[in-house]
Order: sequence, then C-alpha cells, then structure tokens
Amino acid sequence: MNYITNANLKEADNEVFAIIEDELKRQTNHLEMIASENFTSPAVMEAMGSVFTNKYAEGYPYKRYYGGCEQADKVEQLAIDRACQIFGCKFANVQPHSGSQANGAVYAALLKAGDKILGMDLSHGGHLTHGSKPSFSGQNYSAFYYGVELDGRINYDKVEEIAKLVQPKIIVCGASAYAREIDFKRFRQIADSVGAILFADIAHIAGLVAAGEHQSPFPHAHIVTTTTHKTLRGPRGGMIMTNDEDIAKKINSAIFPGLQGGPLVHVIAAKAVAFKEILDPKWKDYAKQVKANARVLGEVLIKRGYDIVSGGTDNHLVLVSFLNKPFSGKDADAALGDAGITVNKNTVPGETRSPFITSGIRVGSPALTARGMKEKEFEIIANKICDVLDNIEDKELHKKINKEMEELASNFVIYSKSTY
Ligand code: DSN
Repeated sequence: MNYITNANLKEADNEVFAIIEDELKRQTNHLEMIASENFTSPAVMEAMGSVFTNKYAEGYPYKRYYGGCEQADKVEQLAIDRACQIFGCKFANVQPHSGSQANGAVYAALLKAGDKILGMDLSHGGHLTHGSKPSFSGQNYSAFYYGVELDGRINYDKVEEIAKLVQPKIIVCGASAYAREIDFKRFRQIADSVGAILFADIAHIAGLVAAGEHQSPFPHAHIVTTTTHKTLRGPRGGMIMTNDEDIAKKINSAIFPGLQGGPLVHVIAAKAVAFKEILDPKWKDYAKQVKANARVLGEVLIKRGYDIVSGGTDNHLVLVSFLNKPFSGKDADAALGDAGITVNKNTVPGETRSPFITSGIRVGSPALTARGMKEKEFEIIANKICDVLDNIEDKELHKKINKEMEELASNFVIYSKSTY
C-alpha cells in the first residue's frame, strides 16, 4: 500500500485534527500568561512542519554520517550563523532537542560524575537541571545551591561566600522564576575567584538579551544555553553558545554522539526562521513591550494588595506570593484557569507548601505581547486577575470573567502575519 497520499490531516485523521482544532480554540480564546510560553509565527511553524522531518543528518554541517545532507547542511549553518550574530558569540550548537538536553550536554562536556556544581535552588526560582535532586543534574553531580534573600533578590556576596566554601567546578546562573536582572559580570567575578566555569542558562530572558533589553551573558559566561521557544518566540528546542573553541568542540561531541542521535532538521530550519525574525529591528519593540507589560502587571497587583516577590520586575514575569493568603498557588491557578487566564502555580522563596500545591503563581507577558497587547490591556487583565484572587471561591464570577477575557482576546489575532 502506498501511504503517501495528498490527504490533508482532516481527511487522514479526523480525531487528531479535532484535538488540534480544540487546542487552537483554547490558545485563541484564553489569555496565555505562562511566562515560558509564546506564539511562533506561521513561517516558523511552516518550517517545522516541512519535509526536513524526514531527514537523518547525524554529525554537523559538512561533516555528516549520512548522504543527502546538502540542504540540511545549508539550513543548519544558517541557523548557527544567525544565532552567533544575534548573541555576538563565535560558536553555536543548534541541535539540542530541548533546554534540558542543552544543559545535560554542558555538564557531560565539562564534568565528571560526582563533580561539584553550584546553581540556584529550584524553590528560589532555579531550574530542575541546575542541580535539583530529582533531575540528572542533582543525581550525577554533587549539587550545591544559592537562593534569594527575604527581599526576593540574589545576594551576590552570599553567592560568593557559598562558592568559596563549596569550590564548585561549574557555577550555574539563570533562572526560571526570577523577576530581576541577572548580573553576569558579578557572577563571572565570583566564578573567577574560585576557578569555576561560569555557565549561564538564559532560557527565560534570551529574547530580551537578543534585543539589548537585558544585559548579555557574553563576554562574562564561558558557556550559555537557552531554549528557543520562550522569549525567543521560536520553535520548541534548545541551543548552546560559547566563544571558547575548546569548549565548543567538547559541546559538539557531548550533543552528538554523546547524548543525541539525529538532529531535528525541521526544528533547526524553524530556529533559523525565528532567528531571522529576531534580527529584524522590530524585535527590539517587541522585547521593550514585553517588559513594559510585565511592569504594569506587577504595579496593578501590588496596588491591589498582592505580594510580588522582589517587589516588582525587570523582565517578562512577576512571581506572586500567597504565603500570607489562605489559598494556595494551585487554587489560584485553577480559579484563573476557570476565568480564561492561563498561569502556572509556582513555589516562592520561604515556601511552606509542597511543589504540587505551592504558595505562588508565575505570570508572564511574552505570549500576550506577541498577540499585540499593550499596557492598556495588561492593566485590564491584571485587575481581572485580582478580582479572581479576591473572590477565589466565586465560580460564577470566574465564568463571567472568562467571557470578558474571551472577548478581549478576540481582538488580538494569533498566528497572523500582522502580529509579527
Ligand atoms: N518549564 C520551563 C518553565 O516553565 O520555565 C523551564 O524549563
């Protein structure tokens, strides 16, 4: 039987088609405020759904283990060149399937099992792969942590004290739930004072860094990883960058053949498309708006009596603490979901509840900004968030707000070229 037909998805598999249609409706009608999510352009999705999905290309551009890689070589080299141009670095590996794979490759390239790493505590805003116990990074390596102070900020002098005690081989900086600018220069001083490698995971802030709206990890960090789907607004995936040729060689070997097999060439093609969008001068406007919108969100929440960790934001997210409230992050996440506002529950510094319940929520601006929303809409939405939180048990009110939010969302198309 010849499986290659011209049938489109609807004809070929109506069940999957219907699920995707429902997901499209959900993304369109709800307000997406998960700080790590975003909407890519149709061009990025077209590249991601392209014929490159059928191609094996183990190896690197012009050094492959398979024939027929001429076009794969071109597209991967283009993605690498554009990544280096955006971040001002010499080497980029665009093959990591995810941010976690990228981080795994950094450790595999530079450490031996049991070596010491120092990263940000998960419950203080770090990431699982920065040494958290349930992750390979906390199991294969000897992990130590720094956190934030009661004011919600990193105390760099304290990080230095811990680094001096621990003497780690790698210091990881970068976070998943930290609303303040990260001082890469200061981190490098700390790393130098103990002879450690500085590894910056900029997954959350990469889109801001690309626009000059957050300080760059280069030239301070020895090695930098990111995902490509958060503030970079590209396809789901990861990337590793450095200026050090020796580290670059080790990273390439750690990704392939160390951790991964065939690269996802269709995703690499989509990364190249996203990087072209980022190189457009309009990218700076997007990144500025992301920050301006998050700032309004924080200001309204504070005005309405909510406790924002660190008292505000310098980037794309706010972390709201319910330590002094009778409800949990899980309750807030569910109530806001009923109201058509999608956020995620999140642990906060000084957490008293389990990671599944939590005492906070993380709320971000990148996705709604990609839809074209500005300060005016964020002020309305922030007030609605407070209405829901003030009336956490009032299911009728949540339903009413859901309708209002759907109406607001309907004025801002997603997946249209006009938003980009
Ligand atoms: N899961 C991502 C986030 O939400 O921040 C981190 O990888």
